[in-house]
Amino acid sequence: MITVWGRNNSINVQKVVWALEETGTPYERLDAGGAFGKVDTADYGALNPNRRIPTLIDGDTVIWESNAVVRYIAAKYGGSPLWADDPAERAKADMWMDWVQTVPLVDLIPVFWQLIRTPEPDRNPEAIARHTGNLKNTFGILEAHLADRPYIAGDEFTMGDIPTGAFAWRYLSLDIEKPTLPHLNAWYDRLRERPAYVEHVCLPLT
Ligand SMILES: N[C@@H](CCC(=O)N[C@@H](CS)C(=O)NCC(=O)O)C(=O)O
Repeated sequence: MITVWGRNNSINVQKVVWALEETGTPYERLDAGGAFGKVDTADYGALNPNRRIPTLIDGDTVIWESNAVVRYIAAKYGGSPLWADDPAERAKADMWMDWVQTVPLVDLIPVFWQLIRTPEPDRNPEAIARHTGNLKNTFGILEAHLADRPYIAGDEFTMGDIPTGAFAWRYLSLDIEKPTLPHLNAWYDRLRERPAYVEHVCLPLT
């Protein structure tokens, strides 16, 4: 049976659990990270030298980096359409998976930490405003992309919807100024029809 190490309020763990649920793959999730510790142990460091969560163990295979884990699950346990066989089709999902890790993430992390994990008197309003402004632009890019397709890679739900959908939940949940996002919201509503998204990703931000 697959083991996933990581606490359930981690966005990166949530992506992996969502992918496992979508593919109907049996797994156990064991708490690690944050207040649960474990990541500082020698055993964990041998599995994941970054001492971060998630880490997935599937027999002799150990994988860290959440998007790499999502790709592994989609390829091995999902298949088409979650993992498209055609490289050009697959790249439509892949590029947005990398985009979310490299473009909005740099602004979403500071806003999330400021608003959710920093006591109000200690917050930095200038930083919140600056990153919120950047997020307006970057989520505007996703909004434009979703104007003429129901899912990230086209007509069907693919692995590309998993990291982007997890980020969308966090962004939409944060009490910050946002642009009007009708297409993104319509896509978000489609994702909410998937029980695993609601159960494992759309959790209160903590
Ligand atoms: N790029 C990595 C980032 C992993 C990461 O930073 N995970 C956070 C939780 S979201 C973590 O391990 N934080 C330390 C902890 O929980 O102890 C991935 O996508 O898996």
